[in-house]
Amino acid sequence: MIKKYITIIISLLFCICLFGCRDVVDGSPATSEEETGDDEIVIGFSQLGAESDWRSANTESMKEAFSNENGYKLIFEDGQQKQSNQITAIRTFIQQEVDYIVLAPVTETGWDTVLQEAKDAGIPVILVDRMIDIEDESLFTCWVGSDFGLEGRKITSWLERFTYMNGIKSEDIHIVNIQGTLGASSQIGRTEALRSAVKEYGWDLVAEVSGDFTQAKSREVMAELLEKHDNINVVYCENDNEALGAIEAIEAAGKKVGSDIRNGEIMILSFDGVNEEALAYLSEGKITCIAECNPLQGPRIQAVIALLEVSGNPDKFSYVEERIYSMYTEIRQVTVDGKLYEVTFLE
Ligand code: GZL
Ligand code: ZN
Repeated sequence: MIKKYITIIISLLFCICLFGCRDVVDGSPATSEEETGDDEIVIGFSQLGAESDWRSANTESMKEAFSNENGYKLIFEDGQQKQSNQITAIRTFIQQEVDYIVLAPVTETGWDTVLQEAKDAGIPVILVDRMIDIEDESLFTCWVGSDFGLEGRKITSWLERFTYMNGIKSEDIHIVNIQGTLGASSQIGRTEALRSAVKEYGWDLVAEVSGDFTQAKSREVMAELLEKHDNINVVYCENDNEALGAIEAIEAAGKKVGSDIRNGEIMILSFDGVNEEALAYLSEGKITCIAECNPLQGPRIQAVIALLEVSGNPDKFSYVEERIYSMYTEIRQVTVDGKLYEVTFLE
């Protein structure tokens, strides 16, 4: 008889251990009330992938903000750059009856149906980083991210100042755009900014090819561009990982990167300012200018949720502040849409 009791106690202990200390950040199904503790705020976060240093920093910032210590339970799902995975994750969050859904959308279109399901379930959706293109904007509560068009206009204004100060004729700028993931608002905004600058200043836009925000893909497309075109003297990389890939390909082709385009160097312009190697390249002058894209949005999203918790009303759209980095000290500021932006020089 005693033996039987001991077995029951051991298996009970085993169950408590199995379920009681499960770490839900891996996205395993959430649980009923008693396991979450009734005062924890449960967040379902659909992150788009892990394609870049920017993305890893963004994920880190969200995990830090929504830690257990801060009173949250974060259910994290990595979409591996596929919208279908993100839609599945959102449907799982709805079944788990999370308190909030945070979505970092891989591309802009195709969200209407699943966000309607979240709305029907009464779960607020907060967008972070990239934007979505939907009919009914009531399907998301608010968006926190970057003004990608402004980032692009900062870089193109910088390049225009550079050509002016160095007496370089517009038609002698032969620029290629290594674009990000096609359809991502960061790609759309940055590409749009370059296209309008090319039209406005008369630069020669040699080619636009997607590097998908990754180093490997960008190395490949840059090598192909160098095969096809012998006059490229500026490369506009839509994130730092692409800049690293482009630099590898340019140096493998026996060419030099730098700002001295009059003497055959190829100028690298980039976005993010997160990747350590890219920042080192900036201080060495191998990358000439980087428009910062701030990944640390965790605290901003946390503040939005805190406001919603007390039925406050966060701004529908809020942009994070961002700088422009360079080592070319002759250009100390750029003017974009009539506003001055100081250039930050890395020491
Ligand atoms: C920008 C973000 C972009 C980064 C890339 O907010 O969407 O996606 O610039 C990342 O590094 O891959
Ligand atoms: Zn050509």
